[in-house]
Amino acid sequence: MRYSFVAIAAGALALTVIGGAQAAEVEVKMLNHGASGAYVFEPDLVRIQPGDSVHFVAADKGHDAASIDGMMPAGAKPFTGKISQDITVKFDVPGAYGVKCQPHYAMGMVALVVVGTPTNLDAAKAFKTPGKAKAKFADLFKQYAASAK
Ligand SMILES: [Cu+2]
Repeated sequence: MRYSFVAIAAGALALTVIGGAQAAEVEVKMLNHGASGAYVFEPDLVRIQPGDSVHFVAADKGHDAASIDGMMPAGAKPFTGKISQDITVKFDVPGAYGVKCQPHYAMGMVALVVVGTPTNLDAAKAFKTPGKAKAKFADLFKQYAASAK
């Protein structure tokens, strides 16, 4: 009895490991008001693996999600969502990706998606962003550095 239980447990563990290797999808809400203030992506720092996706959810109207030229790795495809609509983006190329809500970019409605081990971290950090996006990204890169340890 004991041995068969161990075998079943080992089998379940193997399934869990296989399941973990499958592509994941992370939900990010676009909100008028979030825990960290007005006009936010929530969460605004996402760490995923190559092949995973982010589903940007139009929880509130008037927002979109778009990539930022200069804040994505070489070879990655830019994306632009439509206002007030969900968009799902699959990230295949490892790197740091800046994401903006186009109407609220300068108001700091941005997010940082880090895929695998980023090779463009310094370039993404150095990229100049407008208004409140600058401080927001500085904070997000700091949070990422702390979480990456
Ligand atoms: Cu917005």
